[in-house]
Amino acid sequence: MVQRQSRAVVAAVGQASRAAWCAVPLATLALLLLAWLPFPAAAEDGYDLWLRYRPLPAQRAGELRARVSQLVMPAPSPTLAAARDELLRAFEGFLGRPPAMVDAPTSPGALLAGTPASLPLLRTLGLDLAALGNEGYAIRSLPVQGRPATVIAANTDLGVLYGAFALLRQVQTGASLDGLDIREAPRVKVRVLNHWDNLDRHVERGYAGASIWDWWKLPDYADPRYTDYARANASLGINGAVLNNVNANATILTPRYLAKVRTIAEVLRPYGIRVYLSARFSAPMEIGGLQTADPLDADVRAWWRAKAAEIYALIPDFGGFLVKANSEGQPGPQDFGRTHADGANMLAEALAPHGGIVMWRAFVYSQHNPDDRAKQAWTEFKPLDGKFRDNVLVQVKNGPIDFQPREPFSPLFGAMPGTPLMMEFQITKEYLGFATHLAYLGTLYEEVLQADTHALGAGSTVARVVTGELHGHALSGMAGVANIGTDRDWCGSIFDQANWYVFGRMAWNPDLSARDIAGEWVRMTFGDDPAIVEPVVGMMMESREAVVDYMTPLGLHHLMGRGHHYGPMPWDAGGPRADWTPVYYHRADKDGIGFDRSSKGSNAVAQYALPVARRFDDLAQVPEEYLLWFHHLPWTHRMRSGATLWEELVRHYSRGVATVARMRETWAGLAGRIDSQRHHQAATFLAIQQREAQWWRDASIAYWQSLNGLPLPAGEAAPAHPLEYYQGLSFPDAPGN
Ligand code: GCW
Repeated sequence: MVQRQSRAVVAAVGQASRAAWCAVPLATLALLLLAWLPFPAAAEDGYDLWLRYRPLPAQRAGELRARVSQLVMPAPSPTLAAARDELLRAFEGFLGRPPAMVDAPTSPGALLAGTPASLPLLRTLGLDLAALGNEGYAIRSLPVQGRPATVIAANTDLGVLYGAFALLRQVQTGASLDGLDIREAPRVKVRVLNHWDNLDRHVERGYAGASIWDWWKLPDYADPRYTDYARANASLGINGAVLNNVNANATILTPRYLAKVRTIAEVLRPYGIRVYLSARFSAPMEIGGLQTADPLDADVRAWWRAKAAEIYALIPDFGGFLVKANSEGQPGPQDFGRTHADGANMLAEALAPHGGIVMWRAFVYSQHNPDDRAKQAWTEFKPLDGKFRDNVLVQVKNGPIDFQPREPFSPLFGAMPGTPLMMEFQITKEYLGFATHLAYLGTLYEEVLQADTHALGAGSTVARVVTGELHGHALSGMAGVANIGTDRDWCGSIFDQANWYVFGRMAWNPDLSARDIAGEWVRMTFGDDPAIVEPVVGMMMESREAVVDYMTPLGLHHLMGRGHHYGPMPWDAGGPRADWTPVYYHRADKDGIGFDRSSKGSNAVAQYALPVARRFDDLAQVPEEYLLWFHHLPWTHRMRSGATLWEELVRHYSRGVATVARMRETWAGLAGRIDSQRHHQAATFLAIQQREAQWWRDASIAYWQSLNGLPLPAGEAAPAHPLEYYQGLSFPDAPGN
């Protein structure tokens, strides 16, 4: 961390001067001095994420110094201490030295931060904190004891921490600290990362190295990374972390591992982050010695109650369990003839006395069910609406299949008014090019959250289902499958940091705009030079559509390589399960392409509220971006543009490749404005992306042509290789599988 180095240097200079500094050789002093000077273009490895706190240009530094000359902030709790440390660290970074710590403002430009309890002076200011709840904050510019000041106030220490990060974001994004009047409270209650981290540190669908949880060295040693992880999450308002993979290993629930979990929980606690665990449904048999895991069996219930009590004795603020059951080979209540509600309620009952919750996944489908996979979660869960205990959230993936580059929203949203439904987004890019393709997911999240379910008439957006506002649920949640690993830059690429960032911001407020958040992130990550911000935000905003174009245009889906999910494999008809093969999803032959989910086909459309169902069912109304998701059509089908489906498909592939080429050029033009290390990484990855976008286009077109025998539209280049070439490629080393 450059930041840390300069702090160390300051400390070293301080010590040297207290000792006989004249005895320090001149060369050493010169070196120390050199290291202290800020070099704006110095290489950065991305470790600092968006919390870089680099020195401000002189004029802005002067303005800021006048606004924040003193800090009035008693910190009687670990959370307040964390907030104060962050403010001191940041202002020292921005200004070269931290503000003076004082007990009460003695000059203009004090920053006061606290709760009415930690800083009684706040009680005299007439602030109305009632609506802020337990996590909200207010930031105000106002006179305190007759002098202009800035106040961060909240009802809780955690609210103060969130307010501190919000104030820093103002500075980092170049906003003025004059006339501030900000009041914020999160609209979603449970804002969690789901780590798909195994106990051997392999991360399922992870493209950023190994798991950051170093189980071997725990519980004695807590890697300092855990603290930086907590800071980054708290800066976004993320308040929970599920530490282990949903494809769970029961060992995590043994005393040996719970001691390790406790150490992590202790590091995360001051930052308002609760720890959760993925629970393996058959744990009572695997580690409890029982003969069954039947959720209605008295011994099984007692085992889970005792397990919950054991966990809470170690971790009093433990969040609860996440469960993947009866899905992709995981055990579940159906193994014992019981329903998902029976299973979830048993765990909920065990957690309820301690204030814990169950996040029960609706990602359930079976190869033994002949019905359209896209329909199965709704079919399974809709009848269970209202049957879950009130500390259960049903966690629903954004689309009905599986985190594809584009899916329509899951029909479960809006269909279960009696059950709080939690959103599950994937932050890691399993299906969008891993860490080496630039795909900003803000636009994907926004598209889903702003989709209108029409559950209670127009305006019943998915966002309002997820916040609980639509159906009046107090409990609400949003989960993001983390993209975090041991890579120095945490996420496998600098641009993937933006996906962690945007997930957190949208979990706080699902109505924030993807573009605004991209702007924030770019300013915090690369600085607020408009010559950087504008083009980079532009790249980010078109990046996900480019991926859709070169991978799965016009509603196609699930065309990737088997197992590792790397690269195109639309011809694949093999493997263990038909519902894992691309041919199951595209249904292409010499006459046409697409999955008929209309009323004439699988009738998946009927799972949506009537106005939505009608729109998706009707060829004249269905958005073309979902065309082949809902309809099987002849290659010659006329698109709204007048072109045939085949022509338009090819155009989309080419457009995707062209967009990547343009992104790459834009980025190349920023050389010299962005530090060399991060610039070089993104430039290299964009080159990979361009090559792989071309591969996706060419392999896909070669395959479709082998079926339809159609010529390419005029002006379109032929694939670089024959189909057999693409079919012969293999990738035994692809990561994350
Ligand atoms: O997307 C699929 C992934 C699996 C994952 C599963 C799930 C954790 O390919 O790796 O398993 O979804 O979400 O449960």
